[in-house]
Amino acid sequence: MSSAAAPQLSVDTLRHDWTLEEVQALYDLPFNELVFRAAEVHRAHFTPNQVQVSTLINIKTGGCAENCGYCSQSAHHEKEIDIEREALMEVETVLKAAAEARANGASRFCMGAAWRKPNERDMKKVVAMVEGVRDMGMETCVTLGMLEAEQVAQLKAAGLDYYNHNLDTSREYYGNVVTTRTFDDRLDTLRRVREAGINVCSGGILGMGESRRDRALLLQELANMDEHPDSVPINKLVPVKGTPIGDQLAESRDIDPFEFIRAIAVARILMPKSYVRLSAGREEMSDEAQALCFMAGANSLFYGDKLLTTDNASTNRDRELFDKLGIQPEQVHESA
Ligand code: SAM
Ligand code: DTB
Ligand code: SF4
Repeated sequence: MSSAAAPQLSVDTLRHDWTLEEVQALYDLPFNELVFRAAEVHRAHFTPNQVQVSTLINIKTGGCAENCGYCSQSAHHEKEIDIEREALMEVETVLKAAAEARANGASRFCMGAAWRKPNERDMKKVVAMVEGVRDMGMETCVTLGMLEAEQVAQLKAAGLDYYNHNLDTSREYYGNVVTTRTFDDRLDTLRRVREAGINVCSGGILGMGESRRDRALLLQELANMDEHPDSVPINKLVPVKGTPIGDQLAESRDIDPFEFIRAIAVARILMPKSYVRLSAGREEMSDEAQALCFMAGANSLFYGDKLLTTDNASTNRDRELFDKLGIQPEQVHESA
């Protein structure tokens, strides 16, 4: 527990100079106090009971050159994992899936690719996908790995709304998770995306064996960016058999649900105007834990039976949960 007192904040506080002690002191508040404060901040900036809904598609599967220890798609541990490499999808296939997602109520379509960084030929197809999805009146998001300035410019010209690029964990813990790139590589891409005027989607994964201090450091890093990420995905590790971190977790304990909810609440307080996304890991989460996440300020989620390579909470279960809690999905744009 940290000994510093939690900062007294107005709900409108928008800061970029959080100290680690302040973040830790928020984390250490009594649970109900923390959730109450986060809910106050949430209500000051968003329509309560409204959740932004994104649907994911994996446009290129497996064979990735990076060695992220949690990931089913890394070539470094693919011999241990039951997953087939697949080439970049055809544009029409992706647009068909986007139309389905739209019909099911998603307002944003997020396209993910298992790349360290895209090449020129890939970029042409991705640009066509972004333009096509955009023309349907949906918001677009892609996550393609590291980007050069020229590639960022191409995506901006295509009308891309969001780029997802997660920091994943604290700078200190980063080397335990991936060694083929650095924390600063990640920050460089995020900076390029921000400078080009594309909305930033950046968050992390909890439950990889990191400490509460690491979680506080991750949230501090995100909150102290010159501009807060517009969207902050908080993933709970989906332990994939055959990945170094997934296998470790099978031998230890999963992250405590209250610890996860605390992270959502702290993210909400530090970044009052950002969408905080309750991301991977909902399949294993109880309805009650998810309800507490919404109360603590989560206002976005991935909707659809699949995430990238693993199962998501089913759409039927989500519809029932929304009904039980009186949650409304944010509306799809009318301009299709
Ligand atoms: N290759 C690109 C990259 O890493 O930026 C894009 C795709 S990558 C799969 C997108 C994000 O998914 C990762 O940054 C990570 O935060 C998240 N992710 C991947 N595997 C996960 C898992 N098993 N559990 C939770 N989150 C995961
Ligand atoms: C994010 O933060 N989470 C999503 C999305 N951005 C790309 C991915 C979750 C992946 C979960 C593991 C899988 O399905 O392979
Ligand atoms: Fe590759 Fe992304 Fe998976 Fe890392 S998280 S191995 S970069 S697909």
